[in-house]
Amino acid sequence: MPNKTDTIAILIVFLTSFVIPISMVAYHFVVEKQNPTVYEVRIQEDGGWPDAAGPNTIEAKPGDTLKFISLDVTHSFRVNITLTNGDFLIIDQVIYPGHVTEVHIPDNSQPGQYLIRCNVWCSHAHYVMTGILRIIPR
Ligand SMILES: [Cu+2]
Repeated sequence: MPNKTDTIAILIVFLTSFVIPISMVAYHFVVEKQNPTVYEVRIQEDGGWPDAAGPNTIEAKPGDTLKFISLDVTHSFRVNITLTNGDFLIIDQVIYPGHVTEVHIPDNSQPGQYLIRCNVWCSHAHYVMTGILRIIPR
């Protein structure tokens, strides 16, 4: 009959061998597969914001997580969102070259069209680096 130490050792082996790896794979398929797209951002003359849902337009639903990566210099994703309770929320997330940045769209976002700005000086065309975030109802 196994003693207490054996039971703990067996439990640790079981957790590290099966439960944790299976949880990580399940997390990947359930959570990350919901929105696998990584939007590529460039300075304005090379394309600016992605044309995912029209010119310089990105579409999202409340609760979505958007992923961005810069292909050149540091940018930021800045947008003012209206919430369903009437409040405003400023999202300003820096997007670094070669690094995936996640932006969470709140569950209580009001559907509509919002102006995306870049809030980091990225090129001489920084001031026209605008796009549209279209939030559609879930
Ligand atoms: Cu900029």
